[in-house]
Amino acid sequence: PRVAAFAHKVTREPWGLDGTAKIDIRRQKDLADCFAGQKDTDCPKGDPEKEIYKVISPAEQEQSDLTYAITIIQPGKVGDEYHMTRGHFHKRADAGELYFGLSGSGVILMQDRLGSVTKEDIAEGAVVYIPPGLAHRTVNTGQGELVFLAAYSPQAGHDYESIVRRGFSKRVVERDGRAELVDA
Ligand code: S6P
Ligand code: ZN
Repeated sequence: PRVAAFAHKVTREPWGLDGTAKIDIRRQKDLADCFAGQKDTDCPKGDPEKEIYKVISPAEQEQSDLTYAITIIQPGKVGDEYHMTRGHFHKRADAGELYFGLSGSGVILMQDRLGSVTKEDIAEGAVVYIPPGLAHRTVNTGQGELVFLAAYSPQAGHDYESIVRRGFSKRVVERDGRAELVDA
């Protein structure tokens, strides 16, 4: 075969990967353009250094047709908005993705190029398919960490710029103690 087989072990508490892994931490200050009101410097919300989520991936999988990453989103909110990932389209229009819920609970927002949003629940034991062509953002609405494994093609590519430009048209916020989807 062109690429070698691999087998890794996912460890819990803390979540991680045995062997060589890459860890990318996203803090509140890295997501300043994502949460509502964050750009308003007169009205800072909370701690800019707060970790919102991290992504753990195997060090070298670029040659394979499939790879994966584990995302751990901390519980909590910025203002009334639940912690979430930045969100992206895949650059390749034919590249979908599978998410496997490992712990916790939340929702995945999926948005098409016209700004229309649908959502799927994600929780421990859930398998969610994200079709090609939809931007996706994961939101932790639970009490504990939301952990999921994403399986995708390393050739998919990430388009973050489109999301920076127009954002998601829906937000997940707390209203009367419950998670609600509202217009952005
Ligand atoms: C990759 C997959 C996930 C995300 C991760 C972080 O295609 O969808 O591994 O990269 O959940 O989200 P984001 O939007 O910061 O890449
Ligand atoms: Zn993706």
